Amino acid sequence: NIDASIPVKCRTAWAKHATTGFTNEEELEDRFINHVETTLARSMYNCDDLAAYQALSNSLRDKLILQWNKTQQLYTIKETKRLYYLSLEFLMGRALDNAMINLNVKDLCKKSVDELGFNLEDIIEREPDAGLGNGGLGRLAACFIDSLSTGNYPGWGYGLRYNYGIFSQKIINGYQVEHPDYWLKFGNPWEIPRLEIRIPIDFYGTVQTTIDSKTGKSKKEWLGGERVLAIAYDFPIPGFKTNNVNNLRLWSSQPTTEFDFQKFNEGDYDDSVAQQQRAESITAVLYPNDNFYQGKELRLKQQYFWVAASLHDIVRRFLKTEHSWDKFPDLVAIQLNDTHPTLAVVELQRILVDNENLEWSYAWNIVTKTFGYTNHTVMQEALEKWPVDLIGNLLPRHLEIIYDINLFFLQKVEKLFPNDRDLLRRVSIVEESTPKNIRMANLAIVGSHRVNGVAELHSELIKTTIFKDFVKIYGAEKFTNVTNGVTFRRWLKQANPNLTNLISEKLGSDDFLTKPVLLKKLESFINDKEFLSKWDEVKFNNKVKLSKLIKSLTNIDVNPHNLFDIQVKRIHEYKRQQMNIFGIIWRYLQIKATPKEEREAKWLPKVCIIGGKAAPGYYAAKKIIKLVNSVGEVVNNDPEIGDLLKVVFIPDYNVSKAEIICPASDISEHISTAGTEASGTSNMKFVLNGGLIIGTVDGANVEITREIGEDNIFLFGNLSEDVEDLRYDHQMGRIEIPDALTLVFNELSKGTFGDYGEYQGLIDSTKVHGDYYLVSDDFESYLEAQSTIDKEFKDHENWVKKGVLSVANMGFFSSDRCIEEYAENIWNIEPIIEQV
Ligand code: B1H
Ligand code: IMP
Repeated sequence: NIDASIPVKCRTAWAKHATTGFTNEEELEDRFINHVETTLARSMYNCDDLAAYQALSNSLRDKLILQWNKTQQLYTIKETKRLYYLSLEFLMGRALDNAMINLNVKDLCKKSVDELGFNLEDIIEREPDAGLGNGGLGRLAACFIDSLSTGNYPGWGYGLRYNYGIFSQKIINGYQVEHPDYWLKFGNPWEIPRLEIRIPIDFYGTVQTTIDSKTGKSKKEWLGGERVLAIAYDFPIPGFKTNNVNNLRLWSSQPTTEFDFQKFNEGDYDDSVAQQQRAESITAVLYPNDNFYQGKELRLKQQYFWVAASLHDIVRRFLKTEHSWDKFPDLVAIQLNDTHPTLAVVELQRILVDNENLEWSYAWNIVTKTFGYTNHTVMQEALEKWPVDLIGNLLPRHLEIIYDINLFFLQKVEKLFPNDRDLLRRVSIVEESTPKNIRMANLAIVGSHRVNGVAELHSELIKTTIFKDFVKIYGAEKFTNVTNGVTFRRWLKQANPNLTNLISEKLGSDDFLTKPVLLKKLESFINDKEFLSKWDEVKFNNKVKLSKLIKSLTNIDVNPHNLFDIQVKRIHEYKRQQMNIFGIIWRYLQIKATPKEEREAKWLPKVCIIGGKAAPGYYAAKKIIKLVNSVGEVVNNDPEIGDLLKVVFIPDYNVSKAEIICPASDISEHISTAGTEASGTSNMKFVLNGGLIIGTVDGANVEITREIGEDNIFLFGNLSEDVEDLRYDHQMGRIEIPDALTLVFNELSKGTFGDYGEYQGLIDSTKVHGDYYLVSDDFESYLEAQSTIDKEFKDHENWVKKGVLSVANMGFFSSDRCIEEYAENIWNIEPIIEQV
């Protein structure tokens, strides 16, 4: 039932002149030059690396678009059930290298651009990162859409096309300084503007009640007060070794063309211009908070704008099938990536009840069958609670619907558990505080048929802590786990081509990139000395590459022969970079206290690398950055220390830097307070690249340990079940600072690393303010684990073996496995394979 808009007699002409993508070097070079000369209006004489990047990207884009069209037509014809992944963040990084790899044309591209006088690596470097996310949550969404395409699943992503992604971080005098990230500056060859897809989105206004003259029933209608347009931009997502190309549709806000002429003519220019600007500001910038709820009206506007546009599109596509509404959940699954898109639940109910005139409970049944909700955090400060007044003003009809959803839900709870007013108060979607709030997590749970956490420990924790009342109400079956994963195409093949080649040589193919259980075979080479030494050489070369990056960014020389200890992630007290730097200070003091002639024998030379962004308003996190830089300043310039210890802060950590950093670790640190890191995904990336980890029993570290074996990971610290008691003790004033930590605090107070006043807050939060993150409790066992690492690293062959054994057992952490689990247990969708 593909549209027949072209008359039959003309179709031969269309078929005859149909475009094809390039298939060999000749054709690619043709296309490349065509793009340079026409698309870019340049020539051989002024084609620089940037133009070459744009021309090559456009050539690949042509190929992608053709496959995109075929894929989407196939989905339409087959009327297959589709999954829509709603995420406010897609941390995509660069697209060119990934497209070449997934389309299996990288060698071909290399030869072609070489022939035309360019170096492929330099061309790749010209692409800005698409940084439309904060950290793990956004990168997870990016890995998931890669796996959806690779697994031939009909799945689209829906998000926002921010003009400014996550800020770029500069370090000035040791402090973080934020710079805007205008990533679209040179245009973006990877997006297809669909300027004809313009969806009106309303805000504010009033609710009108009318009485239907026939039925006598009252009917609600929302009359919006301010209108903006959502414009679609499509980003083709190629799968690996498949022709399947899915879509990431990002919305951009624009003013309506109905410029307020009346105001304009009355001379109220300012106001009519302000209204235009208000519209454009909606998708101007990504909120740069990780694991933190800020509660700004503009953020709520972003959420509704995105959710309303996406649902409009989803519903339109469903209506094309001409099926009745009860079929909606058989053709549509929508996944809520955290609570950020929870208004989608309310919007769909509004569409069904107000616009489509369906009966409330009939509509509600459709809604709850459609949605699934993924929780990503138990951190109180990250849970979204929107003030009732804010929602009521911006979305008056939606607030009424939320109240009705809550009423019916509470009635159900009351029936199940009569007279338990406290239970009703706890599970209510409305928090009866001043001011009153809407608890988005409660709304998401009530509006979904399945709720999942992102690692086993985390999924257990949500059932026993923040959502335990809901388990009582709905039963444990509603709550499930899907442990996170990462795409092996980007995080192994693209980031670490040499390791990928070595493994492919040994296993006879690169099939492990889509069938990661095959990695298991690596175990049989564990005594193959030549293999081990090649493995070690790959790691060394990756460390050399990182050393060069460090030199270029910080001017610090690091020795790639020494142990690289890396902690890169958003800066957050719960992730405990402060504990890392305290440990580094301790090590520095111990080295200094060792007689000079014994130092080399006693201390393993080590390069400590820390990187990550602090949310601009997060004072403590910014102080941690400053402290790392100040310690680096002292340690790196201490002539007594030399290569024994280096401390490096890598500025502006992002996806493309992660691709260089992850393959270069000997040890990486994943040391959150037990029970705080929902999963973590960089832990997986580092181990997948043959690095070992030091970590707490938290998030996915638990499952990594299970898969790779306890001997291959350095665990330390208190367990999550003990955290509550320890915190209670601390609040009661029972807090013991271990000697090693006292030593560090004293040195800081002497001013060795600059003005003590700068860091007093960091120290006091452990020493006097209840040590919420349990630094004092875990510090000694952290140092012990570090000392075990020092010993084990010296037995180098054994160390390399641990790396090989770990990689052999990392198959479970492929995001392909995650997508299979979601598809089967939550979405009920199946792969679509084109029939040849
Ligand atoms: C994660 C967030 C997050 N959890 C709010 N929660 C945000 C919350 O802008 N906001 O308001 C932004 C991000 N991010 C992370 O998700 C977890 O901390 C990681 O442990 C987890 O691996 C990742 C993916 O599941
Ligand atoms: P949508 O699903 O209507 O948003 O369409 C997405 C894309 O799928 C379109 O741009 C087409 O490439 C393809 N497609 C969807 N429906 C049809 C159809 O009826 N005929 C041909 N192509 C279609």
